[in-house]
Amino acid sequence: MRKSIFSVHAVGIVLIILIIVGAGISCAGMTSSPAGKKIAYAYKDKYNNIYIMDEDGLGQPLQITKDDTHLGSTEPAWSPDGKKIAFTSERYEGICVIDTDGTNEKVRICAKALYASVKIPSRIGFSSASPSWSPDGKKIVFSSEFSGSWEIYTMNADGTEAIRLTDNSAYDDYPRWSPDGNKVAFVSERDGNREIYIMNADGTSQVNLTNTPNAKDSLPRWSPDGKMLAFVSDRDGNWEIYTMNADGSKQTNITNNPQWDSSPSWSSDGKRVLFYSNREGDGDFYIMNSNGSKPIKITSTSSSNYRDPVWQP
Ligand SMILES: [Ca+2]
Ligand SMILES: [Ca+2]
Ligand SMILES: [Ca+2]
Repeated sequence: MRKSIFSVHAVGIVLIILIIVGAGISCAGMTSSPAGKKIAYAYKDKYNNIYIMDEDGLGQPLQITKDDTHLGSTEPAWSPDGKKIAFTSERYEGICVIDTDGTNEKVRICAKALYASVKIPSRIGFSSASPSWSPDGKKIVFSSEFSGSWEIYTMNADGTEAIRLTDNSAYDDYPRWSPDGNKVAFVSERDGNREIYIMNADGTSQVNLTNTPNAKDSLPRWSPDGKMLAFVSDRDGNWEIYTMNADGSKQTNITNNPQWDSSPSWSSDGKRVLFYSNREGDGDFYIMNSNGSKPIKITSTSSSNYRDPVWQP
């Protein structure tokens, strides 16, 4: 079923390119694409698994996990060198790391590390999620409900030395390490609803950047230069993608579409944002300029089984 989805789409794209070239218009001028980048994402056939596709949506996607548990494998995160992907695994109740060719799946033993470093009696059924690499590739920040409350932790990329950065009974999740390595953006409900927070990478100076008591704000994503954050919010009545400066100023709705827009991911040059939307009925991936202009659909699905798209760094 999946092959046909992409092959039908490929025919359409090839026709569009032929038409554009025939009209004498430069394709490069439309998108200024960093050549050859990939997109990792989760796709649910029977179970969620991690796939990699070309950023133009052409070609056959590569399946790199083979999970057969209920929630499967989701939330892929590229290592800074683009050679590995960390992801959230239900099978292993934690964070796994895999080579991007689909070999060498390694379960990062965050569970054992947490047992050792947090010194909480072992219990069954906790989850860890939402991995994000430090820019030097040596550490991973992630969320876990290990302590009984969702908190943010860092660990070495081999799963050792987990350190808890938040400590409160409220929900803390979706951490993302800043490009300069000094900060972590994350989501917290400590003020009564979901807000984007920022803190130093050692957990100090936790600050609410969004302050919207009547709306949910989530999924912070750093621009590659570290000056801005993309995030999602329902403050305007439905889920939209916003950008703001890293100090919380200039919060701007860049999607402005009545349907569901989510999961922003910056291109490596910071000029474009990849995202998920169901604005045309089915859930598809789109690429727009980082000011929200010129959204272009890159997949053509007949389902809503695609999620968590992330651009190769
Ligand atoms: Ca918490
Ligand atoms: Ca809020
Ligand atoms: Ca929307």
